[in-house]
Amino acid sequence: MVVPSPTSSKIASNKTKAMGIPTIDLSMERSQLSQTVVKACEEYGFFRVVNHNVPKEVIARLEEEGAEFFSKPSHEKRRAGPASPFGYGFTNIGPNGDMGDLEYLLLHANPLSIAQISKTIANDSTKFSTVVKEYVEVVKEVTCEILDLVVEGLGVADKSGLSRLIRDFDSDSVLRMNHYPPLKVKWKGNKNSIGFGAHSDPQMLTIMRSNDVGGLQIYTREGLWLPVPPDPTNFFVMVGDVLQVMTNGKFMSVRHRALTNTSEARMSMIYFAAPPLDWWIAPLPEMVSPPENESVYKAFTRAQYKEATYSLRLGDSRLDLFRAQ
Ligand code: GA4
Repeated sequence: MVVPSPTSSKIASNKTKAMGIPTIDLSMERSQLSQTVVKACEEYGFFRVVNHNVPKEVIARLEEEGAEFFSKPSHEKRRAGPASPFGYGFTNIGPNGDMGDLEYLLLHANPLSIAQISKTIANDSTKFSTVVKEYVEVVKEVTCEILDLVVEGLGVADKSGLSRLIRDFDSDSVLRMNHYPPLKVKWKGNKNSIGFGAHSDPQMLTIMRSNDVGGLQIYTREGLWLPVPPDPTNFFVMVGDVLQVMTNGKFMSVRHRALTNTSEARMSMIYFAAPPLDWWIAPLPEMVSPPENESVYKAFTRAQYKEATYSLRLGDSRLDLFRAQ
C-alpha cells in the first residue's frame, strides 16, 4: 500500500519540529509535575515520559519475545490468528476494511486472557505469558501515576478516581505489538507507505514504546503532521477518547498515524488503558459547571463505545455519536 505522499495534510516544517514534543520528567517535584502534565494533555494530547523507572530489562524481554514471534514463518504466525479482535493479524486492521503495511499481535491485558492466548502464540507459552504480564504490570503503574497527576492537576476530588478504573481486574485495557516490515520496493524521492492510518485511540490513555526506528506522527492543532523522533528508552503518552469525554473536551484525544519508509523494521509495543466494559463514561463533575459549562457528551458505557468503535472505520470520528444535543 504505497502512497505518493503522506496524504491529506502537510508535514511540520523544521521550525515546527523544533518546537518539540513536551517531555514529562517523572522525577520532577510533584506539584510542578501535575500542572505540566495537564498543560501537555491540553495543548498536545501527547507527550514523552522520561525517568519512568521501568526497568530496561522488562522492555528488552518483551521486545525479544516480539522479535522472535514476528520472525517466524507466516504459516506459524497465522496459527495465532485471525485477530478478531485478539490474536495475530496482518494487513487488515479491524473488521471494516482498514488496511496497513504491518503485522501485529493484539492481546487483552487481563492476566487470565494473556495466559490463554499465549498458548497459541509461543512455543514456550509460560515464558511468553510471564514476560507480557510483567510488561503490562509496569506500564500500568506508569499509566496510573500519570492519571493520578492528571486528577491532581485538574483539582478532581477523588484522587485515584481514574487510576482505580485501570487497576480494576475487569479493566478493558489491551496490549498491542505492531511490526512494520521494511519497504520492499526502493522508491526515488519521498514515498511513504501507511503502516497504520490516522486515528485517535478509543481508550483513556495510551502508552507507547518503539525501537529506534521512526514512523509515528501526531496531528497538531495547527493541522500539521509532526514526526515523532523514536526514543527506545522512554515512553510516549497519548490522550484517548475516554479522557476527552471525562475532561468534557478540555483534553482532546490526539490523532496519530504510523508511516513506513525506512529500510529497517519498526516494532512498537502499546498499552491502551481503558475502564471496565460496564463503566459509565461521562464528564467528571469538576469538569462541568452549568449553565456556562454544560456537559458536551451524553453518558455511555465503555461497552457501548467499544461497539460503536468496531462498527466504524479506523479514522472515523466516533465521539460525534455521543455528543449532547
Ligand atoms: C485503534 C487503537 C487500538 O490499536 C485498537 C484498534 C482496533 C483494532 O485494531 O482492533 C480498531 C481501532 C483501534 C479503532 C477502530 C476499529 C477498532 C480497529 C478498527 C478499525 C486495538 C482499538 O482499541 O481501536
